[in-house]
Amino acid sequence: EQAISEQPTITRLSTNDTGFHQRLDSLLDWEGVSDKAVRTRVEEILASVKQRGDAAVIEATNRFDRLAVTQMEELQLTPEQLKRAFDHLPAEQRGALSSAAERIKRYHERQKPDSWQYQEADGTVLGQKVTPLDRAGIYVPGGKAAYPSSVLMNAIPAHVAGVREIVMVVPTPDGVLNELVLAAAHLAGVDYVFTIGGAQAIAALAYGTESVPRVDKIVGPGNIYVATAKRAVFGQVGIDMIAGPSEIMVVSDGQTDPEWLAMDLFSQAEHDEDAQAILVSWDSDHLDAVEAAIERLLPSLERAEIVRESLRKRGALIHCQDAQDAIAMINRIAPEHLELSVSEPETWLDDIRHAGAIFMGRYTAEALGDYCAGPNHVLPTSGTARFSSPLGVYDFQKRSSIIHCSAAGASELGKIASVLARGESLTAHARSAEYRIRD
Ligand code: HSO
Ligand code: ZN
Repeated sequence: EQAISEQPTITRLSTNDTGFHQRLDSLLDWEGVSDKAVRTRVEEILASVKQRGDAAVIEATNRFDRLAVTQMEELQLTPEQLKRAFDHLPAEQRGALSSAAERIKRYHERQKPDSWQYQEADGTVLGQKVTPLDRAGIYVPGGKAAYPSSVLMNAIPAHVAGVREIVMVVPTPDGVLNELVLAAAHLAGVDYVFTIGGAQAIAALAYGTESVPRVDKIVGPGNIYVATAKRAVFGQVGIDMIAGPSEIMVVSDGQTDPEWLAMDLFSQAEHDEDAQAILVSWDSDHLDAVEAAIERLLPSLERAEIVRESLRKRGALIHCQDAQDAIAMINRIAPEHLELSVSEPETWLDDIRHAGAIFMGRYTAEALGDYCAGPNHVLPTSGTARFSSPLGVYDFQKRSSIIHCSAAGASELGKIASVLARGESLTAHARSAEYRIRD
């Protein structure tokens, strides 16, 4: 008889396998689009908040978060309440949160771009002026996915950018408040907090209500309703991105402790069942050792069930041929997080084209970046590192171009513009330019 083979904890692949590329594609595939039913419900909520403001937000909040409030004031926290949450934290947490906030701030200060101008020979001045947004909205998920670290990562760049008002929304299902989230909001300089969530919170931020100030851009992760609502209001307000599940790709040269690597993979897998953890190495004995470490350590995890499911569905230990082959995999996957667990990670950097954040060397666990190294942990997922960047100060600013013509400059430009305008049959443009031509 045949033994019934149990399903392995994690998929093993080799870049040499026939059909490797299809296998990899199906592991990477993640469909983030919402179905028609979700879109319809979200559209109803958006329309009702647009029409009826606070009343609609209160109704939806009572319904979805099982509350019984009658006034919007009951869904708002004051800066004093945030400060109190911070002051009441155990000293250890207060210290850690403050150190993280300081480091994140220091890093993001470096991203501040300067406005610039230059003068041409004829005296015309051209330039670019950078201006922060007036108001930013930050969505913070409620319940178990409420991460104080994400409050810091979203709000601090906005604050550093010079945003005038930061409005945070965070649902409190059954009235449960997360004190660490409030404390983080205090540290990060959040101005308003509303305890609302879901599509109704996105609508309130996008359209404004009697109580919720309308914002210019909404950032922050959320469930499928939040993501669908953000997509729907995009255009009326800016949005950051539609984030997929967290991912980590580790490349190991075989010299890192297999238990360290197993735990690094778990650290992202524990986010949710759809999270992705991939390890690549050209040392197959090492891959065996990491697989054994996974089996050994997995049962000890608090979130073992989530991790097991994530590794089973989307995890992989991949044997590649050499470092070049590993680099090809990196650029193909464009991972959100890349750990280079190798001896000379600097020598790899030039060849890496697509990755949200690069963790260099054996000591740099992704978890350190998730909380406190300084760079942002809001990163492009699902291969979007091909064209997008970590959340940063630049996401909370916009640029205006500056043109200041001298008389001589206007005359020269007038000649060029006139010809081009007549070519487009736009004669008012042409005559407007021609007025400025000196003979
Ligand atoms: N790895 C997550 C961020 C996070 N981790 C928050 C822990 N808390 C997405 O990059
Ligand atoms: Zn994480």
